[in-house]
Amino acid sequence: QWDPHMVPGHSTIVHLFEWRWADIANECETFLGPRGFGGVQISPPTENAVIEPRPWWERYQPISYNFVTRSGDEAALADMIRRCNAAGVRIYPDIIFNHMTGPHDFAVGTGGSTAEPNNKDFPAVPYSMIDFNPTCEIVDYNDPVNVRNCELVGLKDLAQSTEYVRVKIAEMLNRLIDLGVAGFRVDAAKHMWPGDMQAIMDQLHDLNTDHGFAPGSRPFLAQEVIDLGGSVVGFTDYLDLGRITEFRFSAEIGRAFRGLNELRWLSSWGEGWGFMPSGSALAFVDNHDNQRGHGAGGGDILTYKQPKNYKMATAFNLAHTYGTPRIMSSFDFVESDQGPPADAEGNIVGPEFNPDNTCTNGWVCEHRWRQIHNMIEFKNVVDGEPLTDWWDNGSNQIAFCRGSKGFIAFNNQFEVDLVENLQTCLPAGTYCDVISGSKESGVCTGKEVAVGPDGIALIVIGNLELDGVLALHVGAML
Ligand code: LM2
Ligand code: CA
Repeated sequence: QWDPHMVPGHSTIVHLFEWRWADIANECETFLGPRGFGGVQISPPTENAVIEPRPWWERYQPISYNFVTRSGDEAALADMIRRCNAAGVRIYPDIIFNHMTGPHDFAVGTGGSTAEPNNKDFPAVPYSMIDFNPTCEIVDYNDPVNVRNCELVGLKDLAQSTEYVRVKIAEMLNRLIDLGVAGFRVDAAKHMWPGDMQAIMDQLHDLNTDHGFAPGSRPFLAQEVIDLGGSVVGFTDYLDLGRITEFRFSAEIGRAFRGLNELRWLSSWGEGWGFMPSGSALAFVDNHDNQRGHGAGGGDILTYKQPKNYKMATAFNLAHTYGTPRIMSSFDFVESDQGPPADAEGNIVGPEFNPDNTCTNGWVCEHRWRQIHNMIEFKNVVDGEPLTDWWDNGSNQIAFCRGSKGFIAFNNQFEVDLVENLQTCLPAGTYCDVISGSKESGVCTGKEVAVGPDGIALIVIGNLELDGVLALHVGAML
């Protein structure tokens, strides 16, 4: 299902990677809801195997379907979902049902459940040997049977072809639907047969009307299918089920804003680049895997570690009409396996906030960067407007309008300023650039731009400025 069921006037999913449920509830009420964020992708809520020294990826090793993790227990989860919905922010849990844990003889979960993974014995579900595919390794990404029925990095592969497994998965998803989630990010969808996934989805409840969903609403799906083109098992198999991660978007936007591909080519961004149809796509600059070299895209991916380029790429994603955007909110890391900020006992230590909205305690909180959350507002203001009046300098300076509601310009030209009289498509007046500042109590803390009666304005983005983008919208008219 393709509709994320967001509240009108809200848009965009933010992945609050490894956040605690209690912190997400506060974030919905104090920041995300008031600023028009559409929803949160949350880390997996299902109990996972405890793996020392607590890498982030232990959460991709489920041990039971009890909702108890380092993010919190079921009561905290339920409270968070209720409070976020009340704040106008939807919740999409990351769900792992391709597999259970990896090859351990004995495992203990974050909720105290135990399992013997090598015997494929998970009594807390319960699953036993007969619920899994025979052990084999994924070695050939051009063989659909091998990709779907063998083990991804040794993770015990569930047989979703059996009715019992389908029922156990559907029961778990229905418990989340009943708690008020709006849909799911489906981990490792590429490693499951589309027909098996359909059979599971057919057993799901409609979304819970007590949380403001229209009667008959079906759960949103963001299926994780890594497809950079050229492989036999790809996104086309999953188009009938719901939205799909467009990994070529992530790789190509990284190349463009790293200066490895001229920005003028972005004039045909989207289907024109061979991406999947806009209505099928989840569009992102980076995700929790490829920001640290896992998954796909390699060294072209932009992350918070290249802030100027990253903010430009994110602004482009949020200004463009293609796909449903998801932005990443990270914890700072040095090692790719490193887990979230935690105390000596392994309890996650949540973020606190500076006066300028940024986060402390090792949390990067890209979604709280002014240049990024102001672009969420931009996206909400220009909602439904077409992309018009593309301009470029034949190289790395570009600009475009969103109808008569918004205008954005980018300068990625090496050692050259952008100084141009450009058509902004906006009504005459003075506007606040929401990248270099914000409109606060009627005053602009950044650049002011004067738009003439013909819609033309002098746009300046110096190459040494902190940000290589300038954005105007009718909500920030002075
Ligand atoms: C995903 N999408 O399909 C997730 O986005 C990705 O983060 C998950 O991998 C993967 N699928 C499985 O859910 C991560 C991480 C792996 C890690 C697994 C399982 O990228 O490195 O594998 O989670 O925790 C780890 C070890 C690996 C080991 C495996 C099993 O890195 O060496 O393989 O556990 O013990 C023997
Ligand atoms: Ca599988």
